Amino acid sequence: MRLDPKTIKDRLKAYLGLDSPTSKIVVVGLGVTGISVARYLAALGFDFVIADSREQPPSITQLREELGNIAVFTGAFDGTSFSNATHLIVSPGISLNEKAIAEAVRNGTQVLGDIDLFACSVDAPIIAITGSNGKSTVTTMLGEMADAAGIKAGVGGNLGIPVLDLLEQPAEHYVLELSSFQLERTSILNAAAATVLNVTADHLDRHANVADYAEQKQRVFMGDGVMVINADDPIVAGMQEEDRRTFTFSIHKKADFWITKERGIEYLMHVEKPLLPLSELPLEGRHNAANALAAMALGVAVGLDEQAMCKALKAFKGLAHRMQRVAEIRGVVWVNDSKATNIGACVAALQGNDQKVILIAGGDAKGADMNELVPVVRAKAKSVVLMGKDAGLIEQALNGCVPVYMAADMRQAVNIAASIATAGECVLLSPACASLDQYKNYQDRGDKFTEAVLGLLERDTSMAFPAPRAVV
Ligand code: UMA
Ligand code: ADP
Repeated sequence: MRLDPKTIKDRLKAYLGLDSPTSKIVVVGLGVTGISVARYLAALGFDFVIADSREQPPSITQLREELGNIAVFTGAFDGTSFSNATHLIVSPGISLNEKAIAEAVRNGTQVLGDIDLFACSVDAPIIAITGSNGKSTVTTMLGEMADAAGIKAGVGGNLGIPVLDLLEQPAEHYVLELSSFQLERTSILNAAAATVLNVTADHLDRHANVADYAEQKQRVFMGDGVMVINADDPIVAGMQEEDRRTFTFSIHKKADFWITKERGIEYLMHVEKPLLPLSELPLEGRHNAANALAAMALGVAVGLDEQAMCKALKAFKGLAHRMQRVAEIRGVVWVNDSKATNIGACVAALQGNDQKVILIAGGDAKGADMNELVPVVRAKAKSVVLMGKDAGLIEQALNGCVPVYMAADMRQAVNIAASIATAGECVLLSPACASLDQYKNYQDRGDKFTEAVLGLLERDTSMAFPAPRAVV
């Protein structure tokens, strides 16, 4: 539940040194996080200014409508005014390595994020979920599990609704998806239960290396709550701490939450107790079994009813743009996994697929090493269609291990795939890259794919496309 304003202010002062008469606060960033921070500070009576490097920050109109004439500085960040502030509350999209921010930190200014403000403002249990992949799926699963168990949960964070906006509704639990960017600027979170689902290379344009990225993810375990550990992931398994209540999960070996086969039927298990047959989990891909186990472990950690959680799992529809079956056309299955914005997600999508795959990939690789795709592409893909900024990088990494085709846009990629695929195969959009070089976001990329695939239904696929020329 949200605490009363006086208690929140006392906690902000005690834990973060935020005190309304003396603190000089700059809210850095005016996207959805920035406006939520502004709203929160204004309601508590704090003075602050806002800075955003964009000429037209996305939430400026909303700010003017809701909060009137708060000073907003646009354009390049100003090191001097940042250094004169006591606190910068920095949105996750902005790197802490920005010159003006780094300089202010050197001069003694404190950097905070919205998660710390949130942590000062509630006394209900927080379930915190991070990882390279599966965060949104597990966060949504848990929200639905809480619902089925009759618990009112506030569900948000990196998933979309900024955490401070969750304070507007009463809640008995909070289920938060947290990114490495949110965690790196958080220092007082004490989640009742937390997990790092997995760590594979991502966001290397913002983090120095995988070790640094993993270190930021590990921050989700700060405090003394229950740790939910993926025993199959060596980086995560290495985060386990002695003397902490821990649940492990695994899809390969025995763990607190695991999978076993009894008389030919696979079950999701809690130690020795069968929870439900794996076949009753209505989601594609083995990685979703891991997600279900992690969600069960987190739910059990905060005392949700197991039966209600199983009921929610059986009814879980999955999220759009994650292993979403779009159509079956002439025996070819078309799957939209546009949210696969890193290599780990693409590898999971390919590994969990029993059919021969025509993979559509490419976009912005964010500094990742595309060589990691080679073994799984060799094992699972019949051919690969590449597009986007780093198509050449992937082509180079694949080095002719399967035929590669280049496409200028999604329509062409789908047309090429349609002309190659034969019945019994799967065309999988799982780009292993961010979308922003060619699309508004991953949803836009997935929508363009779906649109192009549905367009095929209206045409005779056997006639419509000239034979593509492979580049290898
Ligand atoms: N930006 C500037 N100048 C600024 C401020 C921002 O150029 O002064 C740019 C950033 O570089 C970024 C974009 O604007 O590209 C958005 O940044 P933001 O911090 O204003 O973002 P918000 O609108 O507040 O949304 C953020 C999360 N965005 C990021 O971390 C980039 C959202 O996650 C999250 O849903 C929201 O807070 C609520 O918590 C999105 C995301 O892409 C979905 N997350 C990454 C991911 O999932 O891989 C981490
Ligand atoms: P996130 O919020 O971490 O990006 P999502 O649930 O949105 O996670 O899924 C993102 C991508 O990762 C999708 O392509 C999905 O199929 C894939 N994915 C989901 N769970 C896992 C997992 N446990 N391991 C690997 N890939 C996964």
